Amino acid sequence: MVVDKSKVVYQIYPKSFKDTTGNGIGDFRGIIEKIPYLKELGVDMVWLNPFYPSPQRDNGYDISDYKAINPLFGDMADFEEMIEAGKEQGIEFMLDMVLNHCSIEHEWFQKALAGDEYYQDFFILREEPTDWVSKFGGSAWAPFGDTGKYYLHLFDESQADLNWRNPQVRKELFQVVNFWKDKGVKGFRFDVINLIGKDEVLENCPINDGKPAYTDRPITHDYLQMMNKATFGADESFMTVGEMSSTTIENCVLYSAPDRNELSMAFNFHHLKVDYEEGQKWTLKAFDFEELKTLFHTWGQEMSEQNGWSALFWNNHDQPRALNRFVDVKQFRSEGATMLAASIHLSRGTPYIYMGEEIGMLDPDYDSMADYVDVESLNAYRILLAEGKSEEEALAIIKAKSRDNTRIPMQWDASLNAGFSTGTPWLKVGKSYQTINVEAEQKGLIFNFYKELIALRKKEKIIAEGNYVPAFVDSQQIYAFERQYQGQKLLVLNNFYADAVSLTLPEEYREAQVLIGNYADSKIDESICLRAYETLAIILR
Ligand code: TEU
Repeated sequence: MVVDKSKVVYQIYPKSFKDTTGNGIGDFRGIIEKIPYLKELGVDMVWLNPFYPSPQRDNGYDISDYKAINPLFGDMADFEEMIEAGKEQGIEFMLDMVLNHCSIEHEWFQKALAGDEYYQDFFILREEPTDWVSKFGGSAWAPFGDTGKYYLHLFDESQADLNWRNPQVRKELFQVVNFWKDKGVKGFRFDVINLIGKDEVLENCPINDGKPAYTDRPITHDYLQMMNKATFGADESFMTVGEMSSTTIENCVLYSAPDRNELSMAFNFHHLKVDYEEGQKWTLKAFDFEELKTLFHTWGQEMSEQNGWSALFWNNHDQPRALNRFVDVKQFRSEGATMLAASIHLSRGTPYIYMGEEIGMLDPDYDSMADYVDVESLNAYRILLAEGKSEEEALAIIKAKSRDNTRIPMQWDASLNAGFSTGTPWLKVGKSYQTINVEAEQKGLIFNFYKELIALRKKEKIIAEGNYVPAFVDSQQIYAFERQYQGQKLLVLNNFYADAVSLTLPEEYREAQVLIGNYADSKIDESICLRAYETLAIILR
């Protein structure tokens, strides 16, 4: 699959984008209403998180019917109108396909539970559970009714893993992909797709909660090639991205290299674990710059040299805001937001913007556990207390790490509920909405900087097509890289701290021109001083 490298994707969490009915939940008509906003920003494609019928135990990632729409968001006619409205304004849609597991309320699981053997083979049932730990805490196995057997659930108990070894399962799932493809969508994001390939015999695995036993298994590549062939593969304009949990560069090259016919690109999460204490999410730690820089350089260079393609991002619906994690937001919110943006939008890969990032939205700063709804956060809170943390300590960790941090309503303006809904939002709005919102930011620095970055990727081939070479690798506060394309060179310098820092510019760049920067008066000189969270990109033509 050859990917159009000039495109930028915008992620919408439908539940929290714009509510037009007053029920407190965002909907398709709200998205239609905001298409002109997306057009103004300049993005090409919108990734929508799941909107299918679901008991919402995991906010829609527990699907009970793959080919229908949860009435909370609208109906099929609204959906089709949204696709049409996007088409008219040059915006395509990418849907979330959750094919590793389905809800236990799905009729396949219900039939299996009722004793239907055909459907029992849709799931991963064993007499003896392995020692694997669920990603949401506790054992990855739950009793399968009163049969004495256990079913595998790598995520919540309500999300049963599907048995991809069964050709009937693959057939059903490929039909799902084609169903939505035929509705006119132009992309898919495949949820935890590197976990679909389970071995025939499942073994205990004491390392890393059992992850090596089911992650990136070789057969996953075969399944992806089968899916590619049976669904989107023939359409060159299609854009597909796999969400890869705990993956490797080697596998991501295989998932995304064009001649492999698997996917267009891969998400990995290593750079968002640099503030985890000993790899554990539910801890508090300042980010490790050295680790971040090294990860970006290794992935950037190796993907570039081996013709792989990455999805680049700082935020999504599973992560607290990067601004809160990497930047002193009290003093330098705008500088930090624009620097983070440049550090990925000028890099090699397809940039993804998570709604609200383009206006510098922050974590909501809730005061109480009662404000959180995410199943993972609620489980983690219980586990933290059981481990002996006080309520205050546990809340502080949830505040910093909860997935609800980015799932809060989009901040459109300073009116009631941030202009998101006239009813009671399903998740409380963030505290900062009166000052941080679209209306205010459209005249501000961050939104316009994103607009410029998106436009530059379309104008300057070196940004979309150039290769990636690490630069200033020994710096303790500058993350820098070079892009090279047909004799041109682009050097991107990012100061990740509030302290100013100087560097000596390589001789050849002294003739370069400023392409973009987040301070107005940057000059190219022998010695360059980068100010707080300054980003500066200079080009040699
Ligand atoms: O997430 C996969 C995944 O492993 C995570 O990013 C996980 O949410 C993270 O470790 C939490 O700290 C995907 C979806 O993006 C997520 O929303 C779903 O809950 C999950 O799959 C299950 O479908």
